[in-house]
Amino acid sequence: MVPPFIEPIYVTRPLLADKENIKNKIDEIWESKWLTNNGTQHKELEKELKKYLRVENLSLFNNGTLALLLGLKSLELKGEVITTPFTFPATVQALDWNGLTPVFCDIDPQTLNIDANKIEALITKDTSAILGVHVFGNPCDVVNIQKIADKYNLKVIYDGAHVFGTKINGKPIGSFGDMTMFSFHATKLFNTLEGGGLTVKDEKVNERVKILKNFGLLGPEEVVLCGLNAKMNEVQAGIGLEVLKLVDEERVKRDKIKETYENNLLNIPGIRIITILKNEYSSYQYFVIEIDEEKYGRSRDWVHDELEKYNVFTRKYFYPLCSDFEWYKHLASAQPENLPQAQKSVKQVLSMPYYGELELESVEKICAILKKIHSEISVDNQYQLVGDML
Ligand code: T4K
Repeated sequence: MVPPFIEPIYVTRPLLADKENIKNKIDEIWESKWLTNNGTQHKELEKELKKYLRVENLSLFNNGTLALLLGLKSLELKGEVITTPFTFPATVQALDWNGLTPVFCDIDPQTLNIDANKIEALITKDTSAILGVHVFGNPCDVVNIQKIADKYNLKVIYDGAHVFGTKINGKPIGSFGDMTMFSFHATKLFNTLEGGGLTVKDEKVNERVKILKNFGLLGPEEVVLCGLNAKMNEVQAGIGLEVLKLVDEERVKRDKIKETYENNLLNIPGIRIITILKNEYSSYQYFVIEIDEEKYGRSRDWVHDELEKYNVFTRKYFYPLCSDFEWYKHLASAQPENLPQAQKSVKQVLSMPYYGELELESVEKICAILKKIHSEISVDNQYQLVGDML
């Protein structure tokens, strides 16, 4: 018998900086009487993040969604954008707010990212860009996506909400495509409470992004673009500077947790680990598994509900598929028969509790529950088999 956890175990907990350091930071900001609009903390964080992410251009935002929304706006795209249905709503909502139509492309069964082999067939005269999402920290097939984009003269945008600090063959993830958005939400590896960043390849586009996030103002008396207020404030930036100091240590802690999950889930039939990358290749953002009902004996939904009885709150990211949203159901690309892999994966994927403070014994216990569920079912099935034979 595995007893339930006394305290709830959530899918994640924010990486929190030392309270004294935060108090000092707030004092510093108060003394300066400069609370937002590109203040000292903002400038400092921008500089530090450029170094950390190894990118030339970076703009900070009050959240990742607005970073993506205004990034898309800065590219002056029209018509259709090929994207994935298996993502957080923010990805496609950013398209919608730009008057762009998503064209949903099926996903790769291994990485759960947009399947680069299926993009070309979806290109029409109205296609202006490809919007990939590095889901759960697994990078998209950036090489083939770029080849297709070059062939058809399309822009490439990445939603990198889950890939803070990841590299591909030693190259920083923010260096691929025309731009990459990062989310600094409380639930992300690096957080500024709410926040986001946008890395942009082209210097001119980067200038436009900076204008767009500040009401389209070029100067105090000159409005040149239809922008928004999407600036990061000084408290967010100041907290970000403190949290950034902890990120490398957090990655090490999460690596141990990942290893513990991997060792304990190894021989459970029907469970596949989706987030396999390690070290600089991994963002250590999520630890995600896939449950094959036939082999494991129970469905993902059943496991999710059963774990709640033990006070463990996993999440079914990203259920439902974006293509199943009411307002996209009429699109040809949203039809379930065109997205067989996404329709399958969305019923199998489960994000497990994953954050540096999570104790290794807790991870072992969660895995023991998963083992117990499977073994009970195997025994049930054997009884059933004997019953059927009698
Ligand atoms: N693109 C992708 C691919 C994304 O995943 C996201 C965001 C975006 C774009 C948009 O980026 P932002 O605009 O958010 O910067 C959470 C986050 O709110 C969201 O940022 C994230 N993706 C998404 C995957 O997860 P929820 O609705 O699951 O959050 P919530 O409040 O249920 O939190 C999850 C768990 O985290 C809670 O059960 C407990 C814990 N938690 C949460 C918060 C907010 C805490 O312990 N403390 C906290 O302060 O969306």
